[in-house]
Amino acid sequence: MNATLTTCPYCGTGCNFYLLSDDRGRLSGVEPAAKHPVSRGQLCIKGWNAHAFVDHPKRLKTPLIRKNGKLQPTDWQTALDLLHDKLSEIAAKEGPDSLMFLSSAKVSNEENYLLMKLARAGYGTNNIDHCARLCHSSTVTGLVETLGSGAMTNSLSCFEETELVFVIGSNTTEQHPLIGSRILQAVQRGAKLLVADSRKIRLSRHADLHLRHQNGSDVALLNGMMWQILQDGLENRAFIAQRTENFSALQHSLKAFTPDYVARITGLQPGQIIAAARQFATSDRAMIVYAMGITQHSHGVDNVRAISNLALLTGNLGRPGTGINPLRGQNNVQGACDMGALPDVYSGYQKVSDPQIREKFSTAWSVKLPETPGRMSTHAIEAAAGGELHGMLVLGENPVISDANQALVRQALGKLEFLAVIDIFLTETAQLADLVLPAACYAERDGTFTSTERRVQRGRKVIEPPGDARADWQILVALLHRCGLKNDYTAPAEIMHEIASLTPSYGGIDYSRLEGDGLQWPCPDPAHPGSPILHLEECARGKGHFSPVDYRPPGELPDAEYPLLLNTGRTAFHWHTGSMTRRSHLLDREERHAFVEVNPEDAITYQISERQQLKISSRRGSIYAATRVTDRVPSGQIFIPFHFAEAAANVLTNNLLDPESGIPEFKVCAVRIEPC
Ligand SMILES: Nc1nc2c(c(=O)[nH]1)N[C@H]1C(S)=C(S)[C@@H](COP(=O)(O)OP(=O)(O)OC[C@H]3O[C@@H](n4cnc5c(=O)[nH]c(N)nc54)[C@H](O)[C@@H]3O)O[C@H]1N2
Ligand SMILES: Nc1nc2c(c(=O)[nH]1)N[C@H]1C(S)=C(S)[C@@H](COP(=O)(O)OP(=O)(O)OC[C@H]3O[C@@H](n4cnc5c(=O)[nH]c(N)nc54)[C@H](O)[C@@H]3O)O[C@H]1N2
Ligand code: SF4
Ligand SMILES: [Mo]
Repeated sequence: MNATLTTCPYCGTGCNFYLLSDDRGRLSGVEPAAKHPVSRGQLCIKGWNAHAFVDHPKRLKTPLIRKNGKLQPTDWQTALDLLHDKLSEIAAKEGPDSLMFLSSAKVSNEENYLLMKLARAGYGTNNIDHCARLCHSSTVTGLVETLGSGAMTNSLSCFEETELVFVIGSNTTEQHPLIGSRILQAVQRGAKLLVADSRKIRLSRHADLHLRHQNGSDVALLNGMMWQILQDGLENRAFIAQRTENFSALQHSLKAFTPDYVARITGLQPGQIIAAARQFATSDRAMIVYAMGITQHSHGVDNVRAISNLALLTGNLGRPGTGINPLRGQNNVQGACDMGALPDVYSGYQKVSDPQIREKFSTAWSVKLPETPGRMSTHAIEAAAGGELHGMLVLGENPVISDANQALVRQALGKLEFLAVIDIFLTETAQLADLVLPAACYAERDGTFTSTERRVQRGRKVIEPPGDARADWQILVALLHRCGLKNDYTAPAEIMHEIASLTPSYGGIDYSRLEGDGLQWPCPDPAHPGSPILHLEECARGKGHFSPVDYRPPGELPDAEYPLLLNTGRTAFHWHTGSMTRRSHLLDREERHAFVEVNPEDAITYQISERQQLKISSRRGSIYAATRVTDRVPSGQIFIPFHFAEAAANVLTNNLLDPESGIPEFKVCAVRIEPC
């Protein structure tokens, strides 16, 4: 039996564990890593089962090419030639910007870097993006504006030093279980816990105060808390004076947000808003923790600005036990952003529109680079539906199930002249492709992954990939070769040398330094120890900028025709589109069927019983799922996880986008239900 230390392939917490393999080269299980600073000998249920999907019989084993309407096996040479020829042909005929590249938060930093290089230097377009668009794009836009960096400001170890944790729009115990347990440990130690979430999540049972405000009303809630803090004189005047700018604009903008006004918008009692404000502002060290309940709105960036304003107003930044802590979702979504799998930046958030930066990359890669920022993934779907986009390469994403408004996504992908997908399974998106390439999974290749606390860690190859499947980086190197670009990398560590040479925040990252606990960026040079906390003496942009925001309601609220609010999200056992967890037998056994949470009062109104099939409809489509009658959801709201393709929540969701970040309004749309 061999035990190899590696990074968990699921969430951004960044746990490490040992993958156990036998001498025949097969995985047999997972063992926790006692000494690891994040997981500390523990794992959640997905971590314990992370080996289970790897040898599933449905793993893709050969390239597939569409012939006579059917996907049929082919060899790598034919597949790679076709992929390159088609992308080049479309770029020549329709222009490079008629191509779109989707990268992946499931693949390594090195692979994200290679795909962004390929899109820009190989095919001449900045049209590259990935699932951060659906996730924390609002965070990146909002926090870059207010602080100068979109990353989590503090570290997970800070939960040991904090006096108060304010969890707003994060179901932490289910979605980041090992962070959830740190929060619970903080509570046991005596820290206060505030939870703002319309659902009764597990953390709310342990909260000093649970604010069940209306989905989409966070700006009002946060502005109301800040109004009260100013009213009581509890703002941190020294911090505001020394470290921030634009305070008077903030003061002015809060005038209307009295407790009574905010109570009317949020559905809370005025006293709850006052209590939340006082508890938060009287704690010397408070951590704000947030996730998709904040970002996935047509005003997601405004929500993030409001959070940033609250932290700056109370001086909760740049010290242990404080900070603005957006929990990154996928195991490498932080890394995919860091590597520039985004339409407007190269690696390290260096802007493509900056001539000096462009020159630097152009010189390093020996090729002229496109100047205008590319399309966001959500805009690309709209462009494809409108016939403006002709070719797409999807690496490790499943937009048919994960993007908002499935009918639009299917229409968009159907219109493409050429769609290629690189995945480990034949996903719903791959089933529509003209070409499918089989990838190695996390256990079958080396690479680095960057966790939510900016910790860059090793993923290690344990076994060989199945059949003819290849590591993503090898597939991308073959395409770089066909584009005439540097392609003599023999291992991911060599790709990291190139990344470090071009990316200031990763300047000191080298495989030789990642053997222990990894390194937290910024790590600018080989002697730098890494940075557990950002914005220490000053913010990345200099002064922390107050960005006042006004309340805007969600785009589609319940009405007479569609009287209920649909909230979508996740469960503890399944991962997104289910491609991996629904192929892990223990996880599948725990949660096999799609379900919809309905409040007991609504169950009476609609005469629905437990487990009854419901037809759920929005303006965009209908699905069927079994009822769970539960007071987890408030009356007037239903909740559906988006894991189940046969009852896909995204058939219903609204593709209305935040105008700045391009994120869809996944957390609010109007639906109706009918028993059947
Ligand atoms: N088991 C599991 N873990 C996961 C994932 C998974 O698929 N499965 N996915 C990973 C990824 S990529 C991500 S991004 C994270 C997501 O992690 P989370 O954001 O924690 O998960 P969600 O279920 O999307 O939503 C969190 C909470 O937001 C609340 N909410 C909805 N609307 C609002 C609102 O308007 N305001 C407020 N304050 N709250 C609201 C919901 O009721 C829900 O409880 O999880 C990661 N971890
Ligand atoms: N309604 C609703 N929709 C949502 C959300 C929501 O809260 N509500 N949340 C959104 C969020 S936050 C996110 S992050 C997105 C996630 O959306 P996606 O990223 O599209 O979802 P995943 O299922 O994680 O897709 C990852 C794909 O990568 C494949 N894969 C795994 N490992 C590898 C590998 O090593 N190489 C390759 N090539 N492929 C691999 C998997 O099989 C899977 O098909 O969903 C979004 N959609
Ligand atoms: S908390 Fe996240 S990283 Fe840790 S074991 Fe669970 S899924 Fe993996
Ligand atoms: Mo996410």
